Amino acid sequence: MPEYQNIFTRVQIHAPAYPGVPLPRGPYTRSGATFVHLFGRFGDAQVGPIYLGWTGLASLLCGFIAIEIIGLNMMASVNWDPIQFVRKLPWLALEPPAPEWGLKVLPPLNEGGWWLIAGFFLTTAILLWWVRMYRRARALGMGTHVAWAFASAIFLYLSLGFIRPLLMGSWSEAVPFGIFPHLDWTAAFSIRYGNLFYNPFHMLSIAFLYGSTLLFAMHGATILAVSRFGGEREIEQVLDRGTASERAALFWRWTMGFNATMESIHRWAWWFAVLCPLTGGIGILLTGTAVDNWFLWAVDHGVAPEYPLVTPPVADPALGSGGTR
Ligand code: 07D
Ligand code: 07D
Repeated sequence: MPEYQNIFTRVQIHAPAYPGVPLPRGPYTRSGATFVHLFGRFGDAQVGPIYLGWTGLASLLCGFIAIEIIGLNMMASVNWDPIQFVRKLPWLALEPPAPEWGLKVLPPLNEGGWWLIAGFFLTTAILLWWVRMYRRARALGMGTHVAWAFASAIFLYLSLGFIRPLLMGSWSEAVPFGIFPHLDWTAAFSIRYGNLFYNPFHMLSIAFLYGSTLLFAMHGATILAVSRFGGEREIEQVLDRGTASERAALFWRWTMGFNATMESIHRWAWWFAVLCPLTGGIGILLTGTAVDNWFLWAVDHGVAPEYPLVTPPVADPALGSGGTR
């Protein structure tokens, strides 16, 4: 007998498109839906109806403008040579203004002005996408958990590219646009501020990042392991006592003495994921504002050992007349 399994689907749904649950304010979309066989192998074969709305449209437009500005600046940096553009793409960058421009709203376009304009459009696109997510959830009578989780990622993004540069008084503190250049920035940032490993909020962020993958693996594996008892079919789990979820719960009580519940496992997952960029953003906002050197901070707070001085100390030229730890 054929079974219905996602990713390894053997059955393809061929039915009239499902418009979704009836909503108090009537149908939201007029566009139709189609079926794609390949999608049916990985999940739901039905594609659409898509709700774009004005926030969606405006978001896509702003995202397009941002990518266009970044791409054309990168293109200019290789003398408008399309071959070199493709070859060197991972190394190309659009850099923020240099330190001498401070927080000037529009420095010359080629000296960071384009970076500011692209950043403005990218941020607008992301914020509009957030509004769209929030409003679509409300229209369906759902909770807004997805939007708030996304807000946590947006908080880290804004900390890195907007809030911290404001606090530091210079756009030059922000991240460049570019694939490897943003990695170079990340490494340089860590070195400049005395090794981010000693930032306790970086530690927390890593714990939540690793914890998220662990929880995801445990939850995904548990549900797959009881799918033979209908574990992945929500209604049966709730109604049929003594089947899938009871086995899953008992499995974890057997192996580690404690189990999450069918509801709480999703709260665990949500909080771990949300706390990763949230704690990370706090760590970024403290760097260079409250703490100049995380290694020295760690020595002061008994986290790192004080090494004996074997060479005379050299003043960090970047700290000027001396900084705080
Ligand atoms: C799988 C969902 C899909 C998303 C994808 C990313 C773009 C960028 C480039 C316009 C998991 C789409 C990428 C739209 C296009 C241009 C120039 C999400 C999935 C597939 N990073 N980072 C990557 C971003 C920061 C760091 C990859 C964005 C911080 C390290 C990709 C941001 C720091 C490594 C990327 C951002 C940092 C990466 C894969 C914003 C500290 C890697 C991302 C808006 C947090 C990895 C070459 C991925 C890599 C990587 C995008 C911010 C560190 C290009 C959009 C400044 C150490 N980052 N990143 O799969 O391979 O995410 O880099 O804040 O090793 Mg990054
Ligand atoms: C980037 C949130 C913004 C993204 C948004 C998405 C689009 C694209 C795409 C349509 C990821 C917008 C999307 C525009 C649309 C399509 C397709 C979330 C983002 C809004 N670190 N480190 C972290 C580790 C070191 C450094 C976090 C590990 C070194 C800096 C994480 C190691 C140095 C920063 C983490 C390690 C260093 C971080 C990020 C190991 C480099 C940050 C969490 C094993 C030499 C960031 C407090 C996250 C942070 C961060 C992990 C090492 C530097 C947990 C595992 C010591 C500067 N590091 N790191 O969710 O928050 O990112 O720090 O060595 O800023 Mg680190």
